[in-house]
Amino acid sequence: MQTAIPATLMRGGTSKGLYLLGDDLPADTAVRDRVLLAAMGSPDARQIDGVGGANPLTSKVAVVSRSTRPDADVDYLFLQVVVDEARVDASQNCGNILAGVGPFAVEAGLVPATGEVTPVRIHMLNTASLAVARVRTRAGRVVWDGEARIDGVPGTAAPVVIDFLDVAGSSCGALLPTGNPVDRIAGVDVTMIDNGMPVVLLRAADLGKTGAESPADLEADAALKARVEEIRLLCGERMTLGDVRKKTVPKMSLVAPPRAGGALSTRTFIPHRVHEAIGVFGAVSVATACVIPGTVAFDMAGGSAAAGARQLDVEHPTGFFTVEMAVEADAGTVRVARSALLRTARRLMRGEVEVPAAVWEGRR
Ligand code: NQM
Repeated sequence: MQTAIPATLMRGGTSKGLYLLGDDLPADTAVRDRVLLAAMGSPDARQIDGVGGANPLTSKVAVVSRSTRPDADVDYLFLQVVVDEARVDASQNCGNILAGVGPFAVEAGLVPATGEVTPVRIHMLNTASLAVARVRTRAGRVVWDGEARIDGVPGTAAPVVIDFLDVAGSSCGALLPTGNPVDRIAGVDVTMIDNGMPVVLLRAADLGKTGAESPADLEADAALKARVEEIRLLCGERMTLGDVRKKTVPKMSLVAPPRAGGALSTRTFIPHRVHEAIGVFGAVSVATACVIPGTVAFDMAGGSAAAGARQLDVEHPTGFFTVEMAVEADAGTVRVARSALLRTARRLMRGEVEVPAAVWEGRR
């Protein structure tokens, strides 16, 4: 016997995952996690017995519910289903999967479509912060096709413009969790920052790299991976995240001078595989480091802490990630009051995902 659970498979930005309604899942977290592992096919490097795509970027889940907050329409819980371990991680948010939450919520009837653009206010449960996604709609339905292009995704689709207001320190309690723009950890200068995602920035050159290597080349370098992980574990403690051996944060971003006209170049460990692009909140955190004097990124990115509307193009292995920011400077302290970015999303399939009844017998 199998249990069928209503589910939608969507691309959100440069990631892909299952979108589920909270009411369709078991209330008990441990049972829920077993259901998601079975649905995605984890643990297994190929996720052959599930719908996961055998990569962290395609082994993601969004659980969406009507919001409990008066200033939000829906609650979004992001869950990273670890590919080759029986583990579901709620310790990080995901801005790429977030891009699909607005369209999913409208199509699920959680948010009524209003004219040509429907704003969906999303309470991101992982970080207790808010995003507003502007979803293109027509005649009460989501419009999927359009002219927006994002690097890392072929073709074009309808734009989903997302605004963030209150993501600084969302996991670590402060934008700069150690209070410093730069710290020396295990003999290397690092910037620990959290503007929506805990990220450690390191100069690629300090690790003997140019920053132009392909993700596959970086993943094949066992000595580099061990060094990055050594630094990550130390930074995790310093960033108030505790023992991060079993957590997917902080992300480790190797930064280098720009090569293609952007602000700087990045290669990001997420944290053990290397991202083919860069995460959304990962990019927001890196872009924020670029405007704060003293960080390892500041000089590399042109050395400007100018206040006002700023646009930063973060280079990554498959192109650029553009972050728009409202930068405020007050008595030497730089603050990013708002950030915005463009994503696209597409529903790929809807139906039911089936898990063995031995894992969960369903709602009875
Ligand atoms: O940083 C990958 C992704 C992400 C997360 C990761 C993300 C974000 O590309 O907001 O989008 O860093 O684990 O989906």
